[in-house]
Amino acid sequence: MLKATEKIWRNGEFIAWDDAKIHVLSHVVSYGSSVFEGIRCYETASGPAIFRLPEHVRRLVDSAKIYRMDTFQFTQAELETAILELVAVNNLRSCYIRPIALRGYGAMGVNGMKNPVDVYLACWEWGKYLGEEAMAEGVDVCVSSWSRIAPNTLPALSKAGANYMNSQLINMEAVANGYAEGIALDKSGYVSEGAGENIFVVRDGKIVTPPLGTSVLPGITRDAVLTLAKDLGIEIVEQTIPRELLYIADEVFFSGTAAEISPIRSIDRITIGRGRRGPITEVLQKEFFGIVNGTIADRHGWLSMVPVHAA
Ligand code: PPE
Repeated sequence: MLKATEKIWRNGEFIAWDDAKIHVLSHVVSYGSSVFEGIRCYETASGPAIFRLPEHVRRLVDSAKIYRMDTFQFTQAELETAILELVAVNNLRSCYIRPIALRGYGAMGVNGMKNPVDVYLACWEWGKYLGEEAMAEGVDVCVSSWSRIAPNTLPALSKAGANYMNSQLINMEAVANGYAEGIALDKSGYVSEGAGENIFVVRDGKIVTPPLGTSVLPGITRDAVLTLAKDLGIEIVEQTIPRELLYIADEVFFSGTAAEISPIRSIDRITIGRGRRGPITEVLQKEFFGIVNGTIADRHGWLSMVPVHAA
């Protein structure tokens, strides 16, 4: 269960956790009009460090723009500062941060352009998304009977709340059938992504991941994996992936803020590689966790240090 922290930021002010409530007739409740982010803050020897804060805030602003919701009065820089303060005022060493912009209370009806856009920033402690053991052993997943949101229906480059109705169908079906997660195919039948993760396939030492345009979220961890693989001299390409390549892969893994880098050991009950985390997944995990935990130099400037409050 969610463990409350002290404060949530709403439209420029810190309010008590329990006061961060919305009216049932807020536009977002009927029509799904929200965009959001998920960001992790890691504990390092020099204090809490937020992973790729500017990239996450930029994606929030982009998500809002796609839905004509970028009418809130906060700039990229103000949101970044507020997020750093949020972690500081809640006195957390590590946490998950959830910025949300939503169409609030006012008019009723689909359009929503007359409703206020309210911005909230919240954070809480969140452990391993797919379980602690999964990080070394891998998870059992399936290909979903649900397709991923199709182009020109719900835009995949916007991290909108409404997209997660599709993700819920994918994940609930997978869990009901005894899997940890579901992988969705795009409208053409090519591999897209997990319900809440991007996906990578390794074969013969080369990594492939579905390109933007196959209904994937432009994952910030995905981008980190692309960068780290290149750093490590591992060949990595963005390429359309036929479903069956999953089954004959040497390794498959997920990436995401919540999921971090999580190996997959079986898909549709077909064993992937040796049925546990493979060597390329492991070396990428080592590099990723080394950087976020502050034990490997932050050579790409991915960490924003949270100021320690004097008060
Ligand atoms: N695809 C989807 C559909 C997705 O939701 C996420 C993040 C990703 C890819 C990976 O993106 P990024 O976090 O930028 O690397 N999913 C978030 C939601 C998790 C949740 O259950 O809520 C996350 O990982 O924070």
